[in-house]
Amino acid sequence: MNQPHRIAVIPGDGIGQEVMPEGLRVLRAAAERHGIALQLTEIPWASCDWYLQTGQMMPDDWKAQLAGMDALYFGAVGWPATVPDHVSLWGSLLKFRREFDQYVNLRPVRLFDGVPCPLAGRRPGDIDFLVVRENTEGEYTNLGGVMFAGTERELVIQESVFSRHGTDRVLKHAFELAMQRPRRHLTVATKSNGIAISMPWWDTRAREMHARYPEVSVDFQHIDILSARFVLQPDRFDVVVASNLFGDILSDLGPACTGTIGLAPSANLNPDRRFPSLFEPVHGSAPDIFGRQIANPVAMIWSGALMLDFLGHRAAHDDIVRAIEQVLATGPRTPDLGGSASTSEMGEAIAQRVGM
Ligand code: GGG
Repeated sequence: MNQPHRIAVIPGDGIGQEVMPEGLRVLRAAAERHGIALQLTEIPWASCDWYLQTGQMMPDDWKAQLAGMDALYFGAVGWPATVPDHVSLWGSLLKFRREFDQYVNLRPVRLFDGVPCPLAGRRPGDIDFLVVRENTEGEYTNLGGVMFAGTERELVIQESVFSRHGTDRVLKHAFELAMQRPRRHLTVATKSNGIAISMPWWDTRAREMHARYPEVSVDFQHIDILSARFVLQPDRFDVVVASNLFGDILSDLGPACTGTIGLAPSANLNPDRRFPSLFEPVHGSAPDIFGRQIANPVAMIWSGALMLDFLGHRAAHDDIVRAIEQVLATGPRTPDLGGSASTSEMGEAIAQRVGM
């Protein structure tokens, strides 16, 4: 075996703690099957429990503790009953994304055989696209403030930030992904009629980048009609690139159109590989279903497959995705898919099929 890949395992909060063991189960099965050495280090922080014990989401030396890691495998963050969501998110996940410069958030959307699709007449294969979300700037900033707090004159400002560097690099990544796909189509999601400075500027940056990739066909869509088309005509999409907030919304809407957000994985990438990338399900901590062992583990497991792919193990990725396809087609399934299997029964079924 080669040098082990060093992976920080961060279950986080809520159902992150229930789906993570299944992600690890499948990861270990694939590693064994494909001769991949993994060194897994469980991280107890980046959780609201840690916050309640220490007053912060992560220790001051979190970066030093993660030094030398090749990837972070992350469950979910958030427990709003005890810690406000913006505190837990900015204290953990957003720190990883920004400080490790994970500027591409790649979120595949796919309709699988055996998954009931809420959209009439859609069949597996009809829906298969990638949302590429800008992940370090845009609408997610902490620039702003409150004036006259608590008075009738109260006024709140929060700035959005779009840098040329930040926008061009995510557009470039999206064009390159489109180049690798048979349809070679890119949809640019903006709102250039209403948000009249930054969004027309995004479109201009995209047009300039398009000149470098003439083989890619491009269309520009306002986020409102684009959302409607996700529901009405999801088969027309191939790669969709969007700002931080728009990309976040689209990548919940997309999986909802293909049956359940419980299937949706994501890869927060530092494509330059100067820092570790982070792999997590799109879903959050889901406090409403935590503790019942009914969370769908597929998003966590598929995120693990994306991690292996990024670490150079394409065959192991394909193997896991094939195991997921088989289990979704034949069962067992968790209740979000109309079944009655537990989180671990579904994870176990997928692990057993890895390498078969
Ligand atoms: N695993 C995903 C997770 O924990 N999500 C929490 C959340 O609210 N994320 C917001 C975001 O991705 O912007």
